[in-house]
Amino acid sequence: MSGNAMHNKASDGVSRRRFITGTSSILGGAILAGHASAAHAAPAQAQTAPIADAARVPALVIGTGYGGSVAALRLAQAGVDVHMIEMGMAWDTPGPDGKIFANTTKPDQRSYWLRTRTKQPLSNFLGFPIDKDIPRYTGILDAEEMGGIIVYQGRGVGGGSLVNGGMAVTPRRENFGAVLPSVNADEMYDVYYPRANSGLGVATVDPAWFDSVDCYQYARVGRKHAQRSGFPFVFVPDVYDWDYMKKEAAGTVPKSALDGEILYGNNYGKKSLQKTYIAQARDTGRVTISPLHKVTSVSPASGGGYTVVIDQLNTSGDTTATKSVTADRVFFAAGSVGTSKLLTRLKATGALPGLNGEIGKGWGDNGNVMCGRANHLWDPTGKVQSSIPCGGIDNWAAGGAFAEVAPLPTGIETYASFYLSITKTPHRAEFSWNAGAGRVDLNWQTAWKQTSIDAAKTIFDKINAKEGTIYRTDLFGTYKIWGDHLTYHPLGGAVLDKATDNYGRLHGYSGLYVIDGALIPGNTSVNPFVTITALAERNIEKIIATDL
Ligand code: FAE
Repeated sequence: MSGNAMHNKASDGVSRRRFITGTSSILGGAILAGHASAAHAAPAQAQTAPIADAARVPALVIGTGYGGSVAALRLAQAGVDVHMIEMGMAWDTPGPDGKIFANTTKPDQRSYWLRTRTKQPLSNFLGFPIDKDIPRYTGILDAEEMGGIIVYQGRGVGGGSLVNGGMAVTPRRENFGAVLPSVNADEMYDVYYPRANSGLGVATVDPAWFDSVDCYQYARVGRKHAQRSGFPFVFVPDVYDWDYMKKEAAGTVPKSALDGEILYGNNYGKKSLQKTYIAQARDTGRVTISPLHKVTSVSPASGGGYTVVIDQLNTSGDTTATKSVTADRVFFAAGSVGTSKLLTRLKATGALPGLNGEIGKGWGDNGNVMCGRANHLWDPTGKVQSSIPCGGIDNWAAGGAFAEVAPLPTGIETYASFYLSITKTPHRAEFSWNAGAGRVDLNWQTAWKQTSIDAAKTIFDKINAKEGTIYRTDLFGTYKIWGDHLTYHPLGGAVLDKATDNYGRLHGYSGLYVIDGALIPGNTSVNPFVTITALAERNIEKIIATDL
């Protein structure tokens, strides 16, 4: 990180306790009521002063994921006070089990955003459904069902960084032209990708350790099978603290990756945005966050700037107050789906009628498709599996697929190899306003996943033929090979250089910006968050230099 313009005001009396506001309601929530012992008391940043009604702020950021965190940090370092509005919780307070986050194998109310039943990406095991009832709560993982695709997203301070696998992949340079055609690749690879990787704390597993530990047996089996079929196996960098994982394996620290934590948060070793960009933003003393606050409207204010309407939520998801604040500048960083839904509705309902016709277009699923393979009994994948993937099979150039060798951390030997493939997909959906139903729809077609399945098959049909193995059919239903009902990687909906100019400034309104995954037109050839972060670094640098 450059850090040279850092304005650290923490020392001049702006306490960290002011940083995250509005979280006290968490302590009153169903799960935590009466259980927060002194040992589990909230960390210092929890506070009780959410953004005030009628406040005026220089910069308001909607969402606290990658795009929002980069914007907040860099604006603050340039001397601008920033307020971040986050619909999810702060995730800074342990539950009754002493941990902030729930384990993947034991989902509870912390696990899902306002659902009464879990919606696990792997819905079945040995053919049996594994979802279960949970209390409705503002939990961490949203399984949002839109037009026949389930879009998984993180909810809370840190956005997707709270729930993701931390795989931090820079696309191969030769593929970049197709990812962001209007962006100068030299600048990205010389300046902004390195800046993003450094800010995120990206590192690669120690290969010698990888070769020696039980918890990556599944990945070594994945490598062996890939290489025997002639596919390159590549180590994939991650934001997990690899030294911490070594200590987990040695049994000297509390476990998170080696205890199967991933989808519902990671209690120890993962460097989520809370520990990187947001921690740095906090240290400037210029950034405040209101969790459990949801932006519902943005429109031009009569005296200049924008009126932003915000619902304050309780942990049941009910609105407990509605506030109207004024912001000189507004950064849409609500994630691809959140930003696209907001902009589509605001354009259609007259709040921002001057947005152009590209709003809502160019949305894609990054070609995500999952599958498992059944190995022979002499090829076990291991009882203890690190939940952090560290390798992939690269067949992008020949077959349009990049497959992560993913864990199946069940605690028992499954003899299964499991993969999440990112594939080249031509299909793009569009968000539109459904006035009758009062909601935004997405015209995704379930049949569009076939091209992704075909691309993934270029890898796994060949491996199965070589190994004499078959696909697992018990992970996504009673006889279903492909996990083709979901995406972890929503991208697009307010595409760079179309809905916005080439730096994310929304056409039609000065002072409104998009700075998240909505800018990227549907496909990144690899996992997306490093590209989202690098693009945000590029755009905010230009915006600070020319607009402020
Ligand atoms: P995002 O991180 O989604 O942040 C948006 C934030 O805005 C969220 O915190 C929302 O709660 C909040 N929000 C939405 N609407 C509103 C509103 N109206 N008012 C206030 N707040 C709002 O956006 N990517 C990788 O590169 N590597 C991986 O290993 C990886 N694994 C993944 C695993 C899972 C299970 C999931 C779900 C995703 C994974 N991803 C991975 C994708 C990655 O997390 C995602 O691309 C980024 O988080 C998107 O970043 P954005 O800044 O666009």
